[in-house]
Parts: sequence; structure tokens; C-alpha cells
Amino acid sequence: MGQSESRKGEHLQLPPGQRLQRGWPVTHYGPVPKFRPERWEFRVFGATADGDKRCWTHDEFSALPYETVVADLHCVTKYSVLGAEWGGVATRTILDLAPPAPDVTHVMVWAEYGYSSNLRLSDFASERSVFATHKDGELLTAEHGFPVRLVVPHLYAWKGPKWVRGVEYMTADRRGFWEERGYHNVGDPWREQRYSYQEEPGDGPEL
Ligand SMILES: Nc1nc2c(c(=O)[nH]1)N[C@H]1C(S)=C(S)[C@@H](COP(=O)(O)O)O[C@H]1N2
Ligand SMILES: [Mo]
Repeated sequence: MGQSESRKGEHLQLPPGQRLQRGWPVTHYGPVPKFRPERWEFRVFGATADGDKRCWTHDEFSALPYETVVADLHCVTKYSVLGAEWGGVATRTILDLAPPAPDVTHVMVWAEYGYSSNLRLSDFASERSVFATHKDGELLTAEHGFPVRLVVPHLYAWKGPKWVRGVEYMTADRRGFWEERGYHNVGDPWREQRYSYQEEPGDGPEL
């Protein structure tokens, strides 16, 4: 078990500069979107292997294989929620069902209202990354991202959009919503990669 993982109820190490948060605060920019099942779709587009887009309705997405991951949530504003059990569709499943072209290096994960976050393909493809529909066995609430949020346990939580609507496969890196607004392009909490001014050559596109 790596240092960024914790079992339920166990208090393990916090990343540098983080403090333990009890309960589960709600943190996001903008309003909570209304879920409209008949209009909702989960879309994979951009540089797919066959050049085609792939779409899932809510019923189809809900029927994909369900997996769970126990992981912590580290907000860059310095609180961490430890030991949540996230359930949903592994990013690996999406990559298998909608394979990226061989030259894909990054993805942009898109959410309602244009929120986005860019990830290296390797971070997105982590065995522990999951498009969560549930937390601790219960469906996500609207303010926590229902119907789908991305959880990438080894990165700061802004890298995991709530209210996800799609994934864009990219052959070059591009900054997402917070990455354009002063946050670090990679966002590893164990290296305290909070702000873009800390970026080193190779961490991200020119600002
Ligand atoms: N769509 C969207 N997703 C988002 C955000 C946001 O502003 N919009 N904020 C992120 C940040 S900064 C954090 S800390 C987590 C908070 O998740 P929570 O409200 O479920 O605790 O959501 C992330 N996902
Ligand atoms: Mo955050």
C-alpha cells in the first residue's frame, strides 16, 4: 500500500501542508448543475484510435463494470478527507472501450458548464483512477458531483471534475480550467505541486 492510500478508518500520513478534515465539505466554482437524464451523455472524443466518437447514455454508463477504490481527497486549499470508498467505472474501462490513438499523451476531462482539467494519459490511466458514481456505497449527491465525478487519488482534487460529461484525447498538452488560472499543471500533493509558478520545464505548456 502506497503512502497516498489509506484504509477506511485508518489515519495515515497526510501530504505536506495538508490538515485532516472531518466530514465532507463541498468545494467547487460556480453553481451545482441540474441533472437531466434524457439530455445527459458521457462522450469520448478527440484522438480516438478509430477516429470515431463514443457516447454512453446514463443507463448505458450505469451498466458498465462497477469497481471500488479506497482513496483520500486532497484539496489544494489544504484540507484532506481520508479513506473514502469510491465506486464507479474505472478509467481503464473507458480506455479499453474507447481506445486512444497511439500518439495520445494527455486527456482533457470535461464537466458541466465548461469546467475542465487536463491530465497526463499515464495519470488518467492509473489503476486507481475512477469515474465515481458512488461514495461509501451511496450514490453521489448533486453537490458532490452526481451523476459522475473523476477521482484520481494521487493528484489534488481539482484534477477530478465533478459532473463529468466527457473525455477528450489529446496529442499535446493543454491547460484546463484551474491550470490556466494559476494552479500547477501536474498537481502531485506529495510534491506539493500547488501553483503554476512552481512548474519546472516539462511540467506543462508555456504560460
Ligand atoms: N466541475 C467541477 N469539479 C470540481 C471542482 C469545480 O469547481 N467544478 N472543484 C474541484 C475541487 S478544487 C475540489 S477540492 C473537489 C471537491 O469535491 P467535493 O466538493 O466533493 O468535496 O472537487 C473538484 N471538482
Ligand atoms: Mo480543491
